Amino acid sequence: MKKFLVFAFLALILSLTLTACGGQSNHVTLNVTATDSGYDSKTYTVPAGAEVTLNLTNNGAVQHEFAVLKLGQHVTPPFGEKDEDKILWELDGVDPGTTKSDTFTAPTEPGEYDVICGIPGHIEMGMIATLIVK
Ligand SMILES: [Cu+2]
Repeated sequence: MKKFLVFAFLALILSLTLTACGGQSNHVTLNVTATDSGYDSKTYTVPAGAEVTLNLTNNGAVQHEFAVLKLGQHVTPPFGEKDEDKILWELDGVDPGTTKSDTFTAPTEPGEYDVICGIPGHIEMGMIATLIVK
């Protein structure tokens, strides 16, 4: 009888744990295609605080990246050393003809976050977008 109670108790704990995780699992996938002239959209929207898996496909001829800037930060091209601290999160080094994936946690603060490609000359080619967090 005692063993059964211990088992029931453990089962209860386990189910509560799973429920807690399930309630929090706010996971979205963001598919982005980059070319040498920009991203496939000017805006991308994710829920605040969500786990975001970014799949970045590079259909261009040179490497690209997807860097999310901190809220209120902007880059005046050319991107350089002065701008490194403005980056909140980035997926970089995506080779031409490949897709690279990584996961980040979206900011909990809603707003419009700049997305840029920090490779010199690429913002100028149009590699700038907005990540809308809401
Ligand atoms: Cu680029």
